[in-house]
Amino acid sequence: MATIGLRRPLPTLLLLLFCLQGNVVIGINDGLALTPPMGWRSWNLYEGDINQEKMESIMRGMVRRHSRPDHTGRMTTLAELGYRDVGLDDLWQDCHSTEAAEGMHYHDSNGVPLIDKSRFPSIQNMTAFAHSLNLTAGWYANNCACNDQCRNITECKLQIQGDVQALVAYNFDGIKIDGCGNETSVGLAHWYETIRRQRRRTTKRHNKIVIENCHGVNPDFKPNWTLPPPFDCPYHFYRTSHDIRNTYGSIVSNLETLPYYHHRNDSRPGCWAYPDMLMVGVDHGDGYGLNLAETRSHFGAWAVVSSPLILSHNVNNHSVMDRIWDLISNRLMIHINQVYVGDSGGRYYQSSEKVRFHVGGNIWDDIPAVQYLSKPIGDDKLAVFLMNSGKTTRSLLTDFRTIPHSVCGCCRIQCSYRVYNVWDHRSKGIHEGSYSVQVLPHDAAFLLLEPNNHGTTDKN
Ligand SMILES: *[C@@H]1O[C@H](CO)[C@@H](O)[C@H](O)[C@H]1NC(C)=O
Ligand SMILES: *[C@@H]1O[C@H](CO)[C@@H](O)[C@H](O)[C@H]1NC(C)=O
Ligand SMILES: *[C@@H]1O[C@H](CO)[C@@H](O)[C@H](O)[C@H]1NC(C)=O
Ligand SMILES: *[C@@H]1O[C@H](CO)[C@@H](O)[C@H](O)[C@H]1NC(C)=O
Ligand SMILES: *[C@@H]1O[C@H](CO)[C@@H](O)[C@H](O)[C@H]1NC(C)=O
Ligand SMILES: *[C@@H]1O[C@H](CO)[C@@H](O)[C@H](O)[C@H]1NC(C)=O
Ligand SMILES: CC(=O)N[C@H]1CO[C@H](CO)[C@@H](O)[C@@H]1O
Repeated sequence: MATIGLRRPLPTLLLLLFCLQGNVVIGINDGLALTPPMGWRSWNLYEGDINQEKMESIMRGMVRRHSRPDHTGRMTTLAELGYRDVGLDDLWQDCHSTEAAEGMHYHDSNGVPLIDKSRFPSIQNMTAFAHSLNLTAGWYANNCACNDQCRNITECKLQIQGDVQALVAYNFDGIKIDGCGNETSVGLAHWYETIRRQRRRTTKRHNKIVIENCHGVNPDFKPNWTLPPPFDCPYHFYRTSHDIRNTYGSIVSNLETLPYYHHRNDSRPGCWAYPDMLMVGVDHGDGYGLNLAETRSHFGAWAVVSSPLILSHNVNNHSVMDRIWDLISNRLMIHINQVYVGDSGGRYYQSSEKVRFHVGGNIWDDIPAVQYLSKPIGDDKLAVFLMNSGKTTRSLLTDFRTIPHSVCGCCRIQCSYRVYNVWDHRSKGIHEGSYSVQVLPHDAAFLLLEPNNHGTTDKN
């Protein structure tokens, strides 16, 4: 979680300021997160109602075979599909602990973070359990929900030191650094340096830490707000948006933050732009939530822009799993998400017509009624995603020449692609010049285009 805030990117001037202050940091470049991270995280499903038992139960669910095969006929598990990191989000702390040092809310006077032992009797056992299942375990810092405090730089650094020592001592494999606590005033470069120093000191097996930068959502923390490259990237993925909610409006609003980073080529191996966790299959039984068209639009859009794919539904609820299984086990979609050939994928067309959506609180956002996203996936193949955010069914047409990295130059007379439907893996035949498809409201067409080198026209 994180506080709701503006999601407009940091003005260049502030970035420049940051740069001129000499805070030049080295990119992580440690071989981690070379593909968008995949896994599960606790916030969307449980919010603060989380404990060790629930976490371990989710871990069991990640390695359980689903009752139906995937589209290739294989019986498989979420972990085998690549969803391997299980992250604990906010509210593991003993909030406002009596042991907390003066001026702090859940750290003692040595900066050691205080865990709510009634809910997490043994954090080490939890990570050991994850590792025994060949999963990784993620942690969470710079808390929002119990209003983390530190009064000056020295105290904030003491806390960060304590957080990082605990992170390594407890054998976590990753950490989400949120943007609400006052540790934010010290900044991500310091976090990174502290983690690196701590890692050097330890010979433990699990001493490589994947860092999620969740500073990106609170404008109060400029210039320590998400620090996009080219200034380097002292983290592996970074939140670009405010917190996701379980509505289509929130999904398309968060997605709207991606083009800025994509245009700058700022989402890449080891440093991925991330519009937050997936709401796929999250169902609190309150009548809110996404219908099936909205659910696949959400998952498909995250896949085609190379966002980390972090599930957050109840993996132990069979009816939920069954409903979304074909989507989350779609290996072609996962491949499109994970493969990288120099371009993380992004938007290449948007209609001037907009649709207004309620995003949450008093935030409304105007979203293109129609937008097209694409990503090159190698061998001149393209993944193409045609979204209809309007209220009526539309016929969406894409001209092959307008798609970035298309083999169709401006003047080639003949240009044809074999078109596949990514949702159901069916071929739609060979098409020349363009492709058009009917798309229901809030739904999307997900296509894979393969150049048709032989020039045949067995259109069907
Ligand atoms: C943690 O695991 C160890 C070894 O399996 C066990 O002895 C201990 O009781 C566990 N602690 C808790 C609090 O569950
Ligand atoms: C553990 O996971 C890795 C993927 O990270 C996989 O390559 C390996 O085969 C898995 N090991 C077992 C025993 O399943
Ligand atoms: C930080 O704040 C605490 C409490 O006010 C104070 O005791 C300490 O001297 C301060 N440290 C610095 C370096 O200002
Ligand atoms: C947060 O920490 C900074 C120093 O890092 C300090 O200047 C500021 O007063 C602190 N804010 C609060 C609310 O404690
Ligand atoms: C599973 O989720 C469905 C909603 O999709 C809900 O109605 C049902 O109560 C859940 N079952 C359990 C055991 O939580
Ligand atoms: C984008 O960045 C990647 C990775 O650094 C690089 O391979 C690629 O050439 C860049 N693309 C452009 C258009 O600069
Ligand atoms: C690491 C980092 O980002 N630190 C900066 C946070 O913002 C303050 C105020 O501008 C800078 O002084 C820090 O260097």
